[in-house]
Amino acid sequence: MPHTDADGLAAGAIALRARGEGAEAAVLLGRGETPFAVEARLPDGPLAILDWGVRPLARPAVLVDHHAPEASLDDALVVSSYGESPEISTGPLMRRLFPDTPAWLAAVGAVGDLGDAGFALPECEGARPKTAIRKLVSLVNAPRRLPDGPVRTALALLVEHDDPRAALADPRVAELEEAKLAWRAEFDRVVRTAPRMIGSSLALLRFASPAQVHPLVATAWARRLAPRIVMAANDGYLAPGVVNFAVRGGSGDLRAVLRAALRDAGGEFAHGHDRATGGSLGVADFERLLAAFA
Ligand SMILES: [Mn+2]
Repeated sequence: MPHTDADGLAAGAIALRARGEGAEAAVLLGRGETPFAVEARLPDGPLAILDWGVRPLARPAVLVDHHAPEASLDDALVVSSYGESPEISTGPLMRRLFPDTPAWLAAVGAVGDLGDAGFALPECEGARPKTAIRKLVSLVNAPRRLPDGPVRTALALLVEHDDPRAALADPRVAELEEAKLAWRAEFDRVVRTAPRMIGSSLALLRFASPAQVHPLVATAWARRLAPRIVMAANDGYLAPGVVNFAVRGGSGDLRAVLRAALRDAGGEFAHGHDRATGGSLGVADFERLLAAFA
């Protein structure tokens, strides 16, 4: 059960290769789903949960991850690189566990999460050609950002090819290119949203898009609106009446800032990284969150 960004899919591809299985054997969760939700539709038996974070889970599992652990698990084996310096994302961490993995596959995960710094990790040493790896990262990252995007196709390319150039030459890349273009069009549309100041510390960009554009919109504005916290809120992403939002910029632990602003929020709220977090809330709770900054 890999997360569906480039790091998660690279980690999933490493596991599937080690098991001699194809992309069809992976459990790919849909938008708004996590392995930790009580209502999650999960298969029976032990799970390998890759790049999803470490949160309370009441079933046997192996978790491989690099986010700050939010629970210690009794029934699970947890392999975490959290706290290592330099940061090791899940793809390269998986290569530590499966050293026969080609370096370029670990690099797809590392570059997906860490940018070009990922190439410098020992687990990615010798990963070439860098240009092809960067291109592959941007392509396999695109499908999860669209409703019903071709995530499994992206995973298949990583499982089935032994070289990044061969993966890019696969005709199924056209599906990923199409996803990337569709996503880009949505991003270009909503990134022009005018920010609204909430109190002195928060800048809000609020829009509606079916695409997962809000994290990159928040990142795009964070520098320009410094030192404010930037929140990009998407009313069109999950369901009517649910606001999905990404938080970047500001300073310190943004998860702590959110939790202090809305103490009783549960579910998908203030997880992720200290400098990159967000969540989803019903509109009424979201308005309460904003009011705490006003
Ligand atoms: Mn990751």
